[in-house]
Amino acid sequence: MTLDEKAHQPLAELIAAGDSVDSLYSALKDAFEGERTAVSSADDLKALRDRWMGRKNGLIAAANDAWLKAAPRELKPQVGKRQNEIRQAIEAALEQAQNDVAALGRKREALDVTLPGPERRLGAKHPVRRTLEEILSIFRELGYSVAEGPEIESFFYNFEALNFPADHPAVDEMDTLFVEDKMLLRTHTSPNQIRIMEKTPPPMRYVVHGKVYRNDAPDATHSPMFQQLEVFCVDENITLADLKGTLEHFVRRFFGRGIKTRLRPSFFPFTEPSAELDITCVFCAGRGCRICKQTGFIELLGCGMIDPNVLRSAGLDPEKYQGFAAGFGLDRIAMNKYDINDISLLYNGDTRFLRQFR
Ligand code: 2NL
Repeated sequence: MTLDEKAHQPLAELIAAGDSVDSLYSALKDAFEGERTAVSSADDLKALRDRWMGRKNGLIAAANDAWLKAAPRELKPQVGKRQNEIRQAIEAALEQAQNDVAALGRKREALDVTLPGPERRLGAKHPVRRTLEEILSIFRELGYSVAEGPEIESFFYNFEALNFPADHPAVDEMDTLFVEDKMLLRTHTSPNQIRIMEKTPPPMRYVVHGKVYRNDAPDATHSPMFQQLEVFCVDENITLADLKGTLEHFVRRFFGRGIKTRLRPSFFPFTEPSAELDITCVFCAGRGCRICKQTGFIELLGCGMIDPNVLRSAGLDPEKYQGFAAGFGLDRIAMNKYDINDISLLYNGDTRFLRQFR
C-alpha cells in the first residue's frame, strides 16, 4: 500500500496490519521532506502546498479524518499530538520554501543580460597634465630628458646655489613656506636643476617640472601651490642664439606657426643676461584685445643664460661650459590654452569642472 493510500485508511486497520502511530507519522514527514527539497519554482511550491495542505484533498486533511478522527479512544492523545506536530512542521517548511522561491526569482532577475549595464564614471585628464604632456613631447623630440625632484628642499638648493642674495625678497618668509629651520617647500623647480648639474657631466638637456609652493594669498591668478616647468641646456659654446632658437621652435610647435616672439630684457638672480619671452596674442593674433590688454603680446616665460655663479655652485667651470634656462607656470599656460579664468578651478577638485576635459 502506498503512503497516499494509507493516509486514507482507518488507523485501526493500519495498526492491525503492523504499522504504528509513530511509524506512520514518520513516514509522512519523510515523504514531505523529500518532495520539498525538489521544489525549484513557484509552480512546484503551489503543487506541494495543495498536495499536503489542501483543505479537502490534502494528505494532512486525509490523515486528520482517517487517523485522528477515527482513532480508538486510547490512542487519541498520541495521534492528536503527532497530527498537530506534522501540520505545524509542514506549514513552517512551506513558508520557508516560499521565501526561498522568492529569493531565487530575484536572483534570476539580476541575471537579465538584456538590461543595460551600470553607467561607468570615466575619469578625465586634468588640463594641467594635458598641457604638461604636450610640452614634454615637444622637448623630447629635441633630445631633452625629463626629471622630477623633491618638493621639500634645503635653503641651499632653493636659494643659495641659485645666486639669490641673502636679502632677496623671495627669501622673505612672506613668500617661502618653511617646514623647519633651513628646510622649505620649494618655491620653484630650479633646485632640481642644480641637483642634476651636480651629478651629470655635460652636455645635458633637461626638462624639470613639478609642484611649487608660495605663501601667496589665493585669488583668481594666485594659488599657494602651482606647477612649474623649466628647461635647461649646458654644453660648451652655448649662446643666447641657442636659447632663442630653442624657445622659438617650442612656441611654434605648441601655439602654431603664425605666432611671433619677442625677447624683452629682464632680471633673475640665476641668469645673466635675463629676458622674458612674449608671444603675439593667441586670442587676437596681435591685433589687440582684452586678454593682451591691447598690447598685441602676452608674456609667456622667463629665461636667460645661466649665471656663472650658478654653474660654479653646481661644480661646473663657467670658462668651459655655458648654459641657458627658461621657466614658466604650467597653470598659466593651461589657463590660456583652455580659456580658464580662475586658477582655483584647477585645484578645488570639482568633478563638474574636470568632466569637461574628457
Ligand atoms: C619665471 C622665470 C626662470 C630659470 C627660470 C634657471 C634654473 C637654473 C639656472 C638658471 Cl638652475 N635658470 N631657471 C631661468 C630663467 C627664468 O623662470 O618667470 N618662472 C615662472
